[in-house]
Parts: sequence; structure tokens; C-alpha cells
Amino acid sequence: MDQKLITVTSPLLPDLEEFHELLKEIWDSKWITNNGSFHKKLEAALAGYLKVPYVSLFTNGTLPLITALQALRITGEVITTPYSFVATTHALWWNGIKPVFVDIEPETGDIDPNKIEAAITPKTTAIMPVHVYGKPCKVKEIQEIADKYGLKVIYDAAHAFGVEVNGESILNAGDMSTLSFHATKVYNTIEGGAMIMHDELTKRRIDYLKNFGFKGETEVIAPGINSKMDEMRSAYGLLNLKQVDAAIEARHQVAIKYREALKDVEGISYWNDMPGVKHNYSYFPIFVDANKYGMTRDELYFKMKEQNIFGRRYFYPLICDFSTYKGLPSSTRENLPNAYKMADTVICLPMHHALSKEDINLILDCIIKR
Ligand code: T4K
Repeated sequence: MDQKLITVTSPLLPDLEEFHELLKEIWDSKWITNNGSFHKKLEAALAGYLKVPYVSLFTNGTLPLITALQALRITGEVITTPYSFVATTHALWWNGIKPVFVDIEPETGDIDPNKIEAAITPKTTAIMPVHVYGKPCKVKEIQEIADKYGLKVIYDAAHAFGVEVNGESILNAGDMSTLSFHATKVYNTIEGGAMIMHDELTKRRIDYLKNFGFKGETEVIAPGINSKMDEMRSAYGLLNLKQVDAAIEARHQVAIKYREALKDVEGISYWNDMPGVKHNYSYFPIFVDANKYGMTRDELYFKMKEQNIFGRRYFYPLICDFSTYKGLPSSTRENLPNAYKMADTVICLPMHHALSKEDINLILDCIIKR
């Protein structure tokens, strides 16, 4: 028999019978997309769950980034991080905006606010930070810089579903935040995403923009796009919302086990929970110090693969190392030493709600027994 694969994540799936019942309702109604009743219900339920005033659903987590940049009329240069998934800067590229990469903090993986001011030029119009792995950025410091220079702030919060700092949602920071509900995320709608905004007028404008710009039947207010979530995925999302707290708690328990077992392993480090933060345990990155551990990150990564343990090197290579971005002036090792170091040493261990005790032990044995 083939040995089971232990993958970096596994999707949270709703109960099939319950989903079938909702599908039957959708079939009966014959309303399958374009702001249907499940779409409306999910937007309201998510606003409540996430403690945010307005949610606009999208068809994935990339289109709300692209749409936010359009809606805020961002142009020129945007300051961002190289330590993310490519979608972050692809959204800039699709809008004809030049990304300017700023280094990250070694203790969070997020953009370092102390290095932002030096990267601002007369062409800078916005900052686009990422709460990478769901670790909250220093939003107060970032906002102070944005206010000083008159810049907009759009958070790529793809990893930060449900993350709170001192009881407040991290999604309320900045001008807008965007979420991804991709299958690989803590909370998924198969493919899907959302934008979080602070006022009703912006919510209305975004809802027009994600529907080609249509306001009513005959008026188009702007050249919008089509990025609406359909009724099937909205219904699926409503069911998954009921079980996401349990899934996050299961992930938390995995993190506790990893930390306990790895705490004395020379050359392997990881992050602990941050004070005052409600984490979502979306990823569990470890960092390999080859000199102390006696094996490089890649040696460990491939050894794990041989044992059918598929961690991932998120986020290696850095975005600035992909051919589209490599030639940019900010894409250098000298400018981004912390980001390069993290990308060269990280492995995200398997982390999801359905990891068994046996899976966890296999993963830990593979790391501990060199
Ligand atoms: N901003 C940030 C910071 C992001 O991280 C992302 C997406 C976005 C924006 C854009 O959001 P979306 O437009 O994608 O909604 C994955 C995801 O496709 C991507 O959503 C995610 N970030 C990125 C970090 O990871 P891959 O290429 O690594 O996924 P893949 O297909 O290799 O899957 C990883 C593992 O998950 C598989 O080995 C097994 C498991 N899996 C995956 C799928 C799709 C399953 O068990 N079932 C599945 O259906 O990109």
C-alpha cells in the first residue's frame, strides 16, 4: 500500500449532507450568482465573525487586491514586502504600479516600519504590507508614516482570518484589507476572498467595481471587473464558518505540540505567540540554522519529502527574485538582508485541523532524529 502523504495543509470541508441540503435550496431557487441570498448571508455572517463593519466577497484573494488599488486610484510606486506570495506584487503589476521592496523584521516576517520612510519617493502613493503567516504587522507605526506622507495603506491580510490584537480585528487597520479564502487557508470557500472596508460608501463602490462597475441596470460608474462569489461557494462558506473556531483550536494544539518537542533542538527555531494577539495558526514556520543543526534547510526539506512529509518553503524564492521583479532597484540582497535570510532558512511544517498524533510524531521524529 502507498504510504500516506502528509501535506502542508488540508482543506476544511463542510459536512457533505448539510452542503447538499443548501445546494438543493439553490437549485430550487434557480438563483446561482450575482448577489444572491447566500452571498448576502455570508457577507453579514463574516462581518459579525470577523468584527469588521463591512465585507465584500470576491471570487479569490487576488482580485480584491487589484480592485482595492483601482478603487483608491493608486499609481506610481507602492512600498511592499518581498516576503509574501507573488499575488501581492502581481496585483501592483496588473495596475501598472512599481513595487518598492522594503526589508522585513526578523521577529515577525512582516515589513519593518523603521525602513519604510527611506524608501518613500515623490512617486510613492501607498504602502501594501502583508500580515505574513497571520502575524500582525506594526499597524500603528505604519499608519503614522502613511499619515505623515499622505499615503494609503492596503493590507494583504490573506493569512490573517480572525486575527485580533487586544480584542480588535487586525482587519480594521489601514484603508482596506483583503482576505483569501483559498482551499489552503484556515477558512476556505474553495476559491474565494473578501475585502474589508470601513464605510458604507466604499462598500457600495467596491460592490459596483466587482460587478463590471454596474450601478443598476443601465449605469456603469467605472471600468469594473467581474469578481463576484457565486451562491454555491457562499453556501459552502456559511457551513465552514460554523466549524472554523474548532479548526483553529485544533491548529493551536498542533502548534503547542511542535513547540514543546522542538524547544531543545539545537539549530531549529520558531516563533511563540505574541502577547495580546489572538492567532489563527495558519502556518507553522521553522527556521534552520545549518551550522548548529548540522544540516541545511534544503537537506532537511528533501529528507522530509523522502518520508512523504510535504512541508513547504513559503516564501522561497522571495518575490523580488522572480524574473518580473528581479531587475528592480530595491530587489537586492543588500537592501533585503532579513528577507533573504528568512527565505533561505524557512520550512513551513504541515499545519491543519486534521493532523493526527501519528502524523505529528512522524514529522517531529524526522526533524529531531538527525
Ligand atoms: N496574498 C497572499 C499573502 C497569499 O498567500 C495569497 C495566496 C494571495 C494573496 C492570493 O490569494 P488567492 O488568489 O490564492 O485566493 C497556495 C495557494 O494557492 C494560495 O492561495 C496561497 N496564497 C499560497 C501561499 O499557497 P500553492 O501553489 O502552494 O498550493 P498547492 O496547490 O501546492 O497546495 C498546497 C498543499 O495543500 C498541497 O500540497 C495539498 C494541499 N491541498 C491543496 C489544494 C489546492 C489540498 O489538500 N487540497 C487542495 O484542494 O499555493
